[in-house]
Amino acid sequence: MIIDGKRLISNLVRLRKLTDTPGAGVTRFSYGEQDAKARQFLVDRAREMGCTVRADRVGNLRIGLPSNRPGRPVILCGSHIDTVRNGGWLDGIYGVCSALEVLETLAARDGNETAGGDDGLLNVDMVIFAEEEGSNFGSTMTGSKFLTGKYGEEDLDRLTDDHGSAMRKYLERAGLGTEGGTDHQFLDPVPWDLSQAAAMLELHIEQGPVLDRAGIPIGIVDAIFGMRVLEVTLTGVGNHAGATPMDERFDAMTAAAECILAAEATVAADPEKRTVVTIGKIEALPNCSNVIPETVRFTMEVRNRDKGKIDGYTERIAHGFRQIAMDRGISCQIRDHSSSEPLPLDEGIGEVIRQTAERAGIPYRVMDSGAVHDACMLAEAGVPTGMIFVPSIDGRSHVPQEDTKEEDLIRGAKLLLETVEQLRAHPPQRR
Ligand code: HGY
Ligand code: MN
Ligand code: MN
Repeated sequence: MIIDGKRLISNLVRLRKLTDTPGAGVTRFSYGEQDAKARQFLVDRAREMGCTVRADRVGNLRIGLPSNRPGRPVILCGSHIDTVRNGGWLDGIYGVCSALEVLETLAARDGNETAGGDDGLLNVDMVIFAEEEGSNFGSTMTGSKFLTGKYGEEDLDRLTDDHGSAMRKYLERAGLGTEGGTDHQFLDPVPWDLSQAAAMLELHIEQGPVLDRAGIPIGIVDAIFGMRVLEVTLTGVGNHAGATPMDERFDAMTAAAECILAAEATVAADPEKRTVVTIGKIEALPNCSNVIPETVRFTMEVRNRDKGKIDGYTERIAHGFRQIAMDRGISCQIRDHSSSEPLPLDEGIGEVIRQTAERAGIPYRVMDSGAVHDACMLAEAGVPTGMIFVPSIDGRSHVPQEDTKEEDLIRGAKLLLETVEQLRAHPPQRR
């Protein structure tokens, strides 16, 4: 039995139709209405297969193969289903639907071949991570940070949305706040006991230009970039836009503009050209065209494969912001908002993916990932972790134009299945 490519694509298309904003991509934030629809669709299909379905305290879902045996080590494979605002139709959910395909194919095979006998193979669980994008609370990989114990109960109150509403409220509203308060039967505590997790595999679109430009259909990820996110608040003097002479202004917006260009220039000096800086979110108060803004708040995130570079550039940029603000008579508050360490992925798992691709005659490139993924939280928790990429057309992602050729989507899912089978039969050694 092999992956049913048509079924994979049809699931992806149905989920897109179920939860997209026509003409404006997909906006499916965790704990929201669209998220609930997508979850229900996936849970219903898993239940039809006879899988076990469990949710944990923050809404991570764990879906077990019907032939799983209690106490046996398990291979985790999955991704996230939440998106950025007006995002693409494949980010995250492609890895989830491919993992569902793996379960569907293995369930059919196990059902036929073992007929209840014990084949000694490892268990397989599909995982759907909650709040990977951080679209609600600004912190990426939130679900997997709770799952691995990086975040704890106090973070349910610390993590808030733009209006100050805490993550705990979101969970209650989504029926995840109380024991058993969800139709996924039982709420498991976080962190998960990962002692039996033999491996974690995440299949994902590349979200960058490397594979598409090189015409290579598969990426094997050897490391995931780390990131640091600062929240910067510049406060000047609000005033009338017409009556205030230019040389009497303490304008938070022009100070922000100088800071943002300075951040870009600082990173442009990176000789390796691997450091990236993004100011993606900005708000001006009171945000009226005829008022000189008193306050401008923005996020600034720096990413690289090397922690020293991340910290070096972040500190240098922050120092520059303070200098610019001082020269302009503006006050500057800078808060470390969230971060994740750069991480190498497991060489042994990477080798299994490589050999599996070679056996299938699939060209591949070993590469790192500028995008962060829940896989890095599992890797950091000591689970041998691997990632497979498929190309993103024109390298676009986090936008409605995000797309990947169907044959690339199906090839990636096939490689995921074959890698899972290899690992089931030849369990990797935990370091
Ligand atoms: O931001 C990221 O890299 C991921 O898409 N959450
Ligand atoms: Mn993603
Ligand atoms: Mn993403």
